[in-house]
Amino acid sequence: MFWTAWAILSVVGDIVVWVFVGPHTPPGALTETAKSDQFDFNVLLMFAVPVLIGVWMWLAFAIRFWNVKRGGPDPVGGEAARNNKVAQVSWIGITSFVVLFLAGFGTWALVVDHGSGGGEGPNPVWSPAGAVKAETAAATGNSSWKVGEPLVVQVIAQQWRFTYRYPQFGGFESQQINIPAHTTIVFNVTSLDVIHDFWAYQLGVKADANPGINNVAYTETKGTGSFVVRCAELCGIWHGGMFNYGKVLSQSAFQNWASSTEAANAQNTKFLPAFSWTYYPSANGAGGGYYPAGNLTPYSPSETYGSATPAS
Ligand SMILES: [Cu+2]
Repeated sequence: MFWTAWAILSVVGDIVVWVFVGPHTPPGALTETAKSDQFDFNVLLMFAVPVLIGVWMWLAFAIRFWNVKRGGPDPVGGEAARNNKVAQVSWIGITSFVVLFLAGFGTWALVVDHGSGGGEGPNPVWSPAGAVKAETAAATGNSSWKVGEPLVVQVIAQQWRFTYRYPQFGGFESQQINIPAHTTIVFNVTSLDVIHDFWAYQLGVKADANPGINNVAYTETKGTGSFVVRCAELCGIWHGGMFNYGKVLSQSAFQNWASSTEAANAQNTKFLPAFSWTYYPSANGAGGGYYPAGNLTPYSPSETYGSATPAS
């Protein structure tokens, strides 16, 4: 009786949660990665709801039947768990199944296409069609973005700000991040100083920003919308203030924004170091430029070479 009621309530609870709560589970469905995160969380919820209902029902049952009245008769105890084969086998069996299934599911969900863990890191285990080609072309500094192709966005973290470089738009750098809808985005994340973490919540993207490392994270945008970027690695006193907002724009609106920003920033862009996957800030201060590749002591205070040469 108790377990029949539990089974019925669990099925009803799961259906109600899947239909009415599921579509609102964070981080939403702004990108393919966010959507698969949402699916994973909903699968966890399908397990959590029956457990929650079981706990509540057991609590209600215990209060109703095992309570003690002041001055009343002694309560009637339930069956002893010791030596109760049904209780023991089902307890061990069910908990083992739940834990092992979720461990397997979690591993699978991390590694698959658009999973949270597979397409990330300096050497991703998978990459979307065209992404590597777009990155290779972007590294030359001479590629441009066309609708339908992957967009390369470089995320540069430093204490305490994110800036974004768009190598397919002349390599301009902006404090704003806008990306086009229905497009594969290739994030290349690096840092100029300490370890930060690029966490674009509604995009379902999170990647560490390490100095000297190019950390890759892929996603594919769906509709338009806005998202927040926060630093998710304690990086100093203003860590908490290290955030900004971004937008997924329609492809034409993005094209307009990127082209006009490229033109508006051209005077500044030519003083930036050439586009590169990582940068070493000068020990000589902001005006001292950047060290050439291969310098073995990039933070030596006595170095004098390496001042930035503006591209003409
Ligand atoms: Cu930070």
